[in-house]
Amino acid sequence: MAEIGPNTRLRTSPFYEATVMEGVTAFSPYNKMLMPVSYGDPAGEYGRLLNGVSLWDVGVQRQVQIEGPDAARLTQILCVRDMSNCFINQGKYVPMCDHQGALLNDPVVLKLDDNLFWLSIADNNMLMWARGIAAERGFDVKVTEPDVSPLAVQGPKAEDVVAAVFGDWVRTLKFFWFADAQIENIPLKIARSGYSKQGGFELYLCDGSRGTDLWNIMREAGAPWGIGPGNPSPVERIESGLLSYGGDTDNDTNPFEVRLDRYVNLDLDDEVIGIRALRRIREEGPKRHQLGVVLDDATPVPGHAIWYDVTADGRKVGSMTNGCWSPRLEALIGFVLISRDCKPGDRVEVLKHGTLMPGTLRELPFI
Ligand code: THG
Repeated sequence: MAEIGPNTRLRTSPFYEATVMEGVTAFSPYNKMLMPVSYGDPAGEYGRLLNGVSLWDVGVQRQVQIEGPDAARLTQILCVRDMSNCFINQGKYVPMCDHQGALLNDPVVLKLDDNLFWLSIADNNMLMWARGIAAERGFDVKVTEPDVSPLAVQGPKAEDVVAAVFGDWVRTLKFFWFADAQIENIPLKIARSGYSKQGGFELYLCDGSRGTDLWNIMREAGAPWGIGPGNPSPVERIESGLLSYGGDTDNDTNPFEVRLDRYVNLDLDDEVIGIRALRRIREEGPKRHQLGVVLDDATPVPGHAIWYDVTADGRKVGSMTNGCWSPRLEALIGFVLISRDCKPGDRVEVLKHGTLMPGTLRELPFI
């Protein structure tokens, strides 16, 4: 099999060596980095996330650091969610839009200090965007990519493992809040967060030379709970209704189309990028919405599928953006981005490699 050579345009994370030692079998590019996406045992990896604890190299969730006298103002201008009620040491899930209201990213925004923020981004170049906006508006800020790489510990046993390493105080952390911590002189921040609905933490490693050390510490401490390697699970996140920016969105998707309404504050100041467009879209009514589809055919297939056309009465009405076999629902399920004319309960067909697969629309999340 051909190899992809990591280079300065396709970087590795500080946990790369550890994941290779764990037997990683596949990577996917994300934020110009390699993200592990399989260790060759999908059932075991899914089972650990649902019933035990799983360790994920999510160093690709890069931080865009905004620092300086205008940091809070720039952060707000980049985000269509009200950040004025965000406390120091709190994070928030935030849509970022362009001037047309199209979604550019959906980071977790961490407020480290009144003049210091991290945007923990999905796959798009928000460093360039933030620098461009800061310069155009003449802001007094420094926008950088710090040496920070998240390691996720996810699953129902994650809290026991993280508490075993860092102490019982971690059990008191509220969702999306974070705190400074240290283990064997490795500086990090611990947040209760992560891209699953199974609970857990993210350890923001703040020294890229210590990735293998941190991985091994968590691996050893987690052994009694059967910890093992994993990655953000496409199956669990589809079942749970979590959005994948870039996976479920195209260049024109706005937050209202993909169920992010409750993270948008339309009464923010006009200077917030995209807010005027979003007010107009809200008034006119978005043209598409995101629903689930359950196919009639209940034959398990491995992996997951992307961007199939969806038709109703022979007419294209949208796309199935992501789909998979759900072990918990024992059904083939997917997300569709589809015309507002289509409603839950409607019958549609998913066009898979020339075959029309009938199914029924439903509300999200599935579970
Ligand atoms: N953690 C961190 N950075 C990230 C992600 C992460 N950057 C990229 C990507 N994931 C950003 N996208 C998401 C999507 C969903 C959530 C977090 C990041 C999430 N959503 C919850 C939900 O939808 O139920 C809770 C949101 C809320 O209500 O506040 O957790 O995972 N560091």
